[in-house]
Amino acid sequence: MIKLFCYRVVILLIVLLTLTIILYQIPFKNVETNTEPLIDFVIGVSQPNLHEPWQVLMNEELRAEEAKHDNIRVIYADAAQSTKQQIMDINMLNKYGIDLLIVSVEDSSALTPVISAIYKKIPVIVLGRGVEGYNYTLYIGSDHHFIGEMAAEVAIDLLGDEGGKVIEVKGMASASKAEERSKGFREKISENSNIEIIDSIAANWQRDKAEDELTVLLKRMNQRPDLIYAHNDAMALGSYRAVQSLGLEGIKIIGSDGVTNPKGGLQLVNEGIIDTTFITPTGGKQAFQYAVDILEKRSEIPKKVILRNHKVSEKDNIDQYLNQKSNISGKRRRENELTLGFAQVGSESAWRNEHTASVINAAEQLSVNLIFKNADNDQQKQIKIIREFINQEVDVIAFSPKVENGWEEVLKEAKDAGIPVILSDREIDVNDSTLWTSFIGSDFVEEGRRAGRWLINEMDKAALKDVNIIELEGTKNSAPAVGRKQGFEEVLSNYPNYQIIDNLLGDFTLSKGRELMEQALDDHGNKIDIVYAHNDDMAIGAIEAIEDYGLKPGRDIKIISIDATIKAFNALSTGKLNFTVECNPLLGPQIMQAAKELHAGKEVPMKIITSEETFTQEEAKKEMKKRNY
Ligand code: GZL
Repeated sequence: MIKLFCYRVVILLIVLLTLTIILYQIPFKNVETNTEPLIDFVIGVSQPNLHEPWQVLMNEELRAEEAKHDNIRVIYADAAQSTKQQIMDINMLNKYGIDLLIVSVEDSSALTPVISAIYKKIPVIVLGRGVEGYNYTLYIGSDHHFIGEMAAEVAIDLLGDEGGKVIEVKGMASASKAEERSKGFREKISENSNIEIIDSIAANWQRDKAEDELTVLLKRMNQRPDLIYAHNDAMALGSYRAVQSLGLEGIKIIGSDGVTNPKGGLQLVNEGIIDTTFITPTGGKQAFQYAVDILEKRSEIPKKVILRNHKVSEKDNIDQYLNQKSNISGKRRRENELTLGFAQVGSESAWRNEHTASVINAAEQLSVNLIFKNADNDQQKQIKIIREFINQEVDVIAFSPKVENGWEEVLKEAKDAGIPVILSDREIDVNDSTLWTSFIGSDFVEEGRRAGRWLINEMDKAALKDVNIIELEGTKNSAPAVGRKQGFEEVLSNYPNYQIIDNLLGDFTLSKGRELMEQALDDHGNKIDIVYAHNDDMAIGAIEAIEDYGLKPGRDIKIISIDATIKAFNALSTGKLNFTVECNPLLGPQIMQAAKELHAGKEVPMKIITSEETFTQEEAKKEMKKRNY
C-alpha cells in the first residue's frame, strides 16, 4: 500500500515538474508583469535547418525585426534537415497557440498538407520555396526558374564560343527551388548547342555532400567538366574542394545565395574560389514586416512577393555588397518631392477605369506629384508619353503596357536616364529584366486556371459528354490575354471532351464582346455550351448578343469571365453570368508605396502579385453588398 502511495507521489511530482518547464517556456499573451511588456502576438517560425548559411541569415533577419517589437514574441523551431521533424515542429507550434506561422519550406510536396491545414486556422507566410497550390496567406521568395536562367546566361558567357561540358550540382530533389533552378538552367542551356550538361549530382544543399559526391563522380568519369553549376554557394564551395583535391585546374564554378557571412557566396567570389553567385534575399525581414501588417490588420496583403536577385561576379565591386553601405538597388536617394509619371494604356473597360481611379486617388493620399497621361490603347502613343516623362526628368515612371513586346528601346532610355520603371498590372517580354524595376499585378495564368477548374467541376456535375466552348480573347499579345488563355487551356488539356470550337480576338471592350458573340452565334448557333471571356466587359457584350439571338445567357449558354467588377456581380445575381475570377484593379497604393521606396533609394520586390478570389452566383449575391467597384 505504502509503495503504491509513494509511486503515485513520484508520478505527480514528475508531471508537475514537466508542466512547470513547459509553461515557463511559453510567453503568455496579454499578461502584464513588472519586467515583461504586454505580449499581443506570438509568431511561430519553422526552419528546415539552421545549417545552411542562407537559412541562418534568414533567422538573423527575423530576430533583428523581432527585437523592434516588444509586443511580439517569436518561437523558433529548427528541423535539422528532417522533413518529418519540420512537420512535427509546425504542429507543435500550432498547439502552442501561435497567432501566425512563418515557414521556410524545404520539401514542398511533403509540407503542403500541414501548411494547408494550419492555414485554415491562422495566417501562414511561406518563405524561400513555394508550396503547391494557394493555401497560404503570402509567399515571399525568389523566382527560382529565373535564377537558373541567369546562371545559364553566365555559363554561356564564361564558356564563350567554344562552349564546353557542364556538371550540375543540385539541391534537395523534392524542393521546388531545386527543380525550378534546374529547369531554368537547362532550358536556357539547351538553346546553346555547344554546351553539354554531361552529368549531375544531388547534394541536398550541403557543402560536404557536394564535395564527396563530386569527387566520386569525377574519379569515375572519363571526361572532365569545364564548368560546374551549383544551386547554392555551400555546394559550390564543396565542388571547389573536390576539383582542387583532384588537381583539376581552370574549372569555372557558379553558385547562388550570395550571403555576406564568412564563407558565404560573396566571400567565395571575392577570393576567386567561385566565379559568380546570385544574391538571393532570404525575405526574413520582409516576412516579419508583413506579419505585423497581417496581425494588426493593416493594408492590403499581396499573395506573392518575388524578390529580385543580383548577379555578382569577380569583376563586380563586391565591397558595395559586403558592407551593404550602398543599397543593392544602387538607386540614389533624392531629396525633392516625388514626381511619378503614369502612362495609362486606355479606358477600354470598367476594370481599367477603376485602376485609373486607384492610381490617381493613391497619389493624392500619399502626396505623390502625379503626371497622368492616357495612351488611348495606342502603343506608339504610350511610348511617346514615356519619352516625355524621361525628358521631364520624373523620378519614377509607371505604366500598364498595352502588349508584351516593343518596349526595349524606350526602357533603355529610361534606364540610361536613371529613372526606375514600375510595370502596373501587365508584364512585358524583354530579355534584359533590369529594364524594369518592379511589377505589381496579378497572376493571369492562375486566373485562367481558376476559370478552367470551375468549368470542369461545374460541367462534370451536368455530366455532359461534349462541351463546346467559345473563347473571347483580350487584346492580342497583351499579358492578360496570353496568361488567361494559357491557364484555361492548360486545365482543359486534361479533358478532351472540352473543345474550344472558336478563339475570337477581342480587345477587352463590351462592344467587341457583343460583335464577336454575334459572329459566333451565326457560325455555331445552338452548338455553343460555354463562353469564356477574358474580361467582364466582353462577357456583358456576349450576354446582350445571346439575348438578342433568343437564348438565355447563364442557362442555355453558361458564361465565365474575369475581373469581378460590379457589372459581373449584377449579371451573376440575375443569373446571366455563371462565374467570375477576380482581377484586382486597386493597385494604386502599392504602386505609390513602391515609388516612394525607390525614391528613398530602397530596394523593392521584383514582383508583387495581388491576392484574388473567385465568385459564383451565390457568392456574388453576398459579396456585392461589400463591393464599391
Ligand atoms: C488586367 C488588365 C485587363 C483587365 C481588363 O490586369 O490589364 O485589362 O482584365 C482590362 O478588363 O481592360
